[in-house]
Formats: sequence, C-alpha cells, structure tokens
Amino acid sequence: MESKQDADLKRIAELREQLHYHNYRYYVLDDPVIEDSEYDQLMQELIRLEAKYPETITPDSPTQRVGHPVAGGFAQVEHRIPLLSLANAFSKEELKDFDERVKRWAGQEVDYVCELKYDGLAVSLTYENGVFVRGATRGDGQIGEDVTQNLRTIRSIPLKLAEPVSLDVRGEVFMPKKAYETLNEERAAKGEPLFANPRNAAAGSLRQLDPKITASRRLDIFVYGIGGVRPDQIPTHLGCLGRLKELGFKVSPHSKHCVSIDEVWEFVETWSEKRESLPFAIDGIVVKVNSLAIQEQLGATAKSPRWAVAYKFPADQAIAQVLDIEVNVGRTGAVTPLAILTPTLIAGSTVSRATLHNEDYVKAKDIRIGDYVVVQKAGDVIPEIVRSLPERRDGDEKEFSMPETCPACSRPLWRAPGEAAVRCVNLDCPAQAYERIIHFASRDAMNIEGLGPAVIKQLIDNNLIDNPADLYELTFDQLINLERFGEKSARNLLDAIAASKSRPLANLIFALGIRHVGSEVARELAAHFDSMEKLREAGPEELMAVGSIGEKIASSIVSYFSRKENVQLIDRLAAVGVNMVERKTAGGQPLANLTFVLTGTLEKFTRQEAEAALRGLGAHVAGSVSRNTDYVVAGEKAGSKLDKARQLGVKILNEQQFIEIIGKHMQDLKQD
Ligand code: 0OW
Repeated sequence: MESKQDADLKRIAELREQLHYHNYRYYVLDDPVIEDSEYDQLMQELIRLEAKYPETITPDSPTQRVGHPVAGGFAQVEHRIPLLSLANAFSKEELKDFDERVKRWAGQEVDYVCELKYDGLAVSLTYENGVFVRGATRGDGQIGEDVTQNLRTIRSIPLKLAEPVSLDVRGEVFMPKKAYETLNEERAAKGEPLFANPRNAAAGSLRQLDPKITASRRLDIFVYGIGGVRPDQIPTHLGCLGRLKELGFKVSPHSKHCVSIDEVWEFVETWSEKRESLPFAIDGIVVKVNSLAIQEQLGATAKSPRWAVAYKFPADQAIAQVLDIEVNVGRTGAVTPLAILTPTLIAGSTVSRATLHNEDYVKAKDIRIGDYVVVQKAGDVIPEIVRSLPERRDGDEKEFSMPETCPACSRPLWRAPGEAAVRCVNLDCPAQAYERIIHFASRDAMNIEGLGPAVIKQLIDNNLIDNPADLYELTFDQLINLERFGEKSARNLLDAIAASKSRPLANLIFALGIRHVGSEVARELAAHFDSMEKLREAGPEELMAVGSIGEKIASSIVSYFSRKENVQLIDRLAAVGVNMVERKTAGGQPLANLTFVLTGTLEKFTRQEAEAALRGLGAHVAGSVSRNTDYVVAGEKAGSKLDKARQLGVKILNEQQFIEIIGKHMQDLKQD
C-alpha cells in the first residue's frame, strides 16, 4: 500500500511535469490547452505540497520562478564562447556586397537564413543536464552580468529542457509593444521618467535588482543560436533552430530559408511593410549563412561574424509641425495631452498624432503649438515627439497649458498632489464611459467578440448604452436598425455578449476597471474572495492580506465599492446573470468542484451554450482531459479526448445523459 507521503511525492512529480508542459504551451507556443484558472489550481496544489515537503523543492520546479533580490549588484560572468555582435547594412547594394564577399571567401554558392532582428538585448543561457543554471547579458561580448534570477521570471525560458543536455544558447530578450506602452502609461501617470523605446525598457527591466519587478514587466525571448555548436553535430543554422525548438525553446516562426540574396531582399521588403503588425519591435533583418561549415570557414572579426549581417530599417524619425495640442480623457479619467501633427510618413505609415504623456513632459521638452518637431516611432509603437526645433520658430507659437475643465464634460480637472497625471473625477463623464466600456469588453476582461471601439461608439452615439450593464439589455431589433448591422452580425454580437456572462470571476473584476487592479491582481482577488459579494464587503485589512495587495490598491478597491453607481452596476450585471462567483467554491451550485470536458458535436447545444450551461451550474469546463476530469461529454465524431478519457477511466456521458444532468439541475435551480 502506498503511504500518504509516497502518494504526495508522486503527485509533486506529476504536477511539475504538467506545469512545465502547460507553461510551454502557454508561453512558448502561445497555444494553451487549459484555462488559466485550472493552471492556477495546479500551481496552488504544488505550492501547498512543496510547503509540506520543502526538502523536495528543486531550482527547476515551476514554483521557483521569482526569487529574492540580488544583494550588492550583479556578479560578472565570462562567456565560454564570446557573444558576437553584427555588422550593419543599410541598403540593398550593401546586402549585395555582403553576398559577393561571402561567395568569394567561400568559393561556392551560398544559401541564407533570414531572421527578424528583435529590438531587445542579447543574452546567453546555460543549461546543465537539461536544467537552467545561469543566464547573463552579452555585456561587451566577453564579460556580461549574471542576471539568472531575473531571467528565471521570463515564462518563455524553460527551467527544464525536454532532454537532459548541457549547452549554451543565445537569444534576444525583448518587451512586447503592449507591455511597453502600458509601462510608459503607468510611469507617466506617476511622473516617472519614460523609457525611450522597448529596447531600453527591456534592458532596464532585466537589470532590476529585485526579480519581482522584472517579473511584473512581462519580458519575452526569442532564442536563435547554440554556442559552440560544430558543423559535424548540426550542419545548418536551420538545423540549429529546429533543434532549439525540439528542446522546448521559443524560436521565432518567421525565420526563412533563402536560396539567394534576391530572396533575402524580398524578405526584407515584406517585413519592412508588415513589422507594424508584429506584437514586438524589430529594427531590421538578420541574414546568416545557413551552412555551419561555411560559417566556420569564414570565421569572425574581433567583434562580429563574417557570415552574418544585420540589415537595418531606415530610421523611424521625421519632422512634422504641431498644428494643435488637444487633451484626451482615458478610462481612468487621466487627461493626457495629444499633439495633432501635419500628416507625416514615418517607417511606412502616416502619422498625424503623437502622445505627449503629461503636462510635465510638454514643459520639459518645451513643445509649443506651431512648433516644428522631430517625431519618432520607437520600435513601431505609438509615435512620440522627441524634441522641438526652436530654431525654426517664427514667434507665432503658443505655449500649451492643461485646461482647467474636462473637454468631455466641462467639470473641473483635478491633480493629486505628487502625481503628474491630471484627472477628470466625474464618474458620469461620457469620455470615461466610452473608455470604460472598451475596457470591459476587451480580451483579458469579458472578452466580448466583435465589440470593439467602433461598435461601442456607435452604440453610445445611438443612445443604446452608456455603461457596461446596458450591453446585456441590448435587443436584436435595436441592433438590426444600426448601420453595418445585418441579421447575422446582430445575432453574433448578442451571442457574444450572452457568452460573456460565464467568464470567470477574475475576468469580471478586471473588467470593472478598478484603478490599480490589473488582470494579475484580479486573479488573486477572485481566488481569495470566491465571490463578488465577499469582495465588495472586504475592508482594507482583509484586502491587504491578499498576495501583492498593499495600501494603495486596497484603498482603491474600497473606494470603488463605496460609490453607489458602481454598486448599482454590479447589481445590474448580477441581475442579468453575469457570473459573480469563483467556480471552485461556487456556493449552491450543484456542479461546483466538478470538471467537465466537451468533445465532438452535440445536437441540441452549440459548444458555447453547453459550456455556459455547465458554468452556470458551477462546473469548470477544461480544454483537455486529465486525471482531474470528472466527466467527458462525448457528442458525435468525438476525437482524441474521448480516447484519453477511456485510458484514464474518466466517466463518459453521451448527449442524452448530459441533458439529464443539466436538465435535472436546471429544474432544481428553477424551483429554488
Ligand atoms: N537581435 C536579433 C539577433 C538575431 C547572432 C549570432 C552571431 C552574431 C549575431 O534578433 N536574430 N540573431 C543574432 O545572431 N543576433 C541578434 O542580435 C544581436 C546579438 C548581439 C547584438 C544584437 O542584438
């Protein structure tokens, strides 16, 4: 008979395996197979078990991502194999010259691999027997800084490889555009200096002494090389990228094999156009000789390899004139100055507005209405004014000063002492209502498909909604009469709004837009308080007992619920059936603590309806079958999940049995 301890230790090993796998699915493949709440469940169980057996904790455990601050700065690390940098090319001709030189040295035709040039900072990661043991910045190529603790917080860096190999890999750590913009918005609101571009933001974040801060910056990585690999081990660079992928590293899907420099140039032109659409900044294209034997033959200068070159996109700066400076009211009421510019072409797109962050920024850079200014798109994110050109002034320029009243509702603006941001505190301000509904419907919030800013503006302009609860009272007839709405789009929007009722509690808390409550804090609140009711009644001390919640967030939450319009909003959302409880302990929900997986096609339910019915009864609907699954509902043409269920001995329901379970409980609910 297995002892309890043996069972626990076995469970610990199982949980680590599963969490490594789900981490890989979510952060490396961006293709999760389970819900966040299920991932959190597994993590909480492992944390609890490791607390019971602390001697079993190993550095490669998924719980060991965020360590302690590094006392006294970073140690220096000597790279076993130097991290080279890249020579630059700025035109098609210079790429042709590179190609000629390489073919002359190699004495043969050469094929290439093109990679996007991620605008971040280069790092080296060392693995021993498949375990991540050290990570360092490139530094000067020979000596870098040991930033292991901070690299561990990057979820797309595996702590344990798929095979127990020992090797050094190279990659580029970067900050995705969305994370960069959010970070600068937060810093602008606090009057902190802004990062000039995503590369500086990534470097600054990776070199934080406290890993908690690094962890909050949501850095990411693309791996692109294996240190010291030999041609007889892996003959081509493409082979190296394939091997890195096999081991579980995040490798960019955009790299391309090119048989000639002409094909390389096509790749350059393609991405020169498409780079705007990437979720991360690139500043060029890296061209590498594919054959490792030829790479070895060509060798390197002191600084950079002869077998690679970086084509740099043209600088993203241009000169424009400031026609006016308007103010924009954001979701939290923050009023930010916005420069209206003469339309100017920068890096492939026409720019006519640029953020000025806050009043201090305008003053510090002495930007006036009428000024000529240098505008830049730092890594393709929102355009920014770098500096004004006083020498081009003719005396007609006008200084900007923040208005006294809100442009949208004319109520007085307010500036918290010590804060750089100026706010409109009128909760009925139409500009804020618009931003609040956009946030409410956004992907990480209630995730209402098809309800973007344009549709929301249309609904507000037609007086159909002025706060999120109104969404759930929209009717087909109201939508069908709107421009650009047909039967199908009206039906789809209503279905999407209805489906959003069963989002997890964490999504709803985040969707409310409580200041300083982001999606991470919302998840912690949902896990701790289990229901909106309890959250609403929680006092500051109770709130500060939760994970990362301090004084500032606690008072923001308490003041949010002290406003009657917010309480009314939540009551209205509850009245229309929006889920207000955390599924695992959903009181009075007959299927609470039961996990269902749906597979195949049901006759009487769409997948969404079946999920909504289950969640409405407190069940958890998972994306994949595991030993935690209680029931698999198998419709027509059920697939591999049904096989897995049979393997694991999970109970299987056909549609009729499913309807009986749902129907029975629906009856109970109706009788309640
Ligand atoms: N930034 C990049 C990138 C890349 C190395 C290997 C040998 C010489 C350069 O996307 N995709 N590939 C390489 O290959 N380097 C890159 O960035 C360099 C590293 C050091 C300075 C640049 O950041």
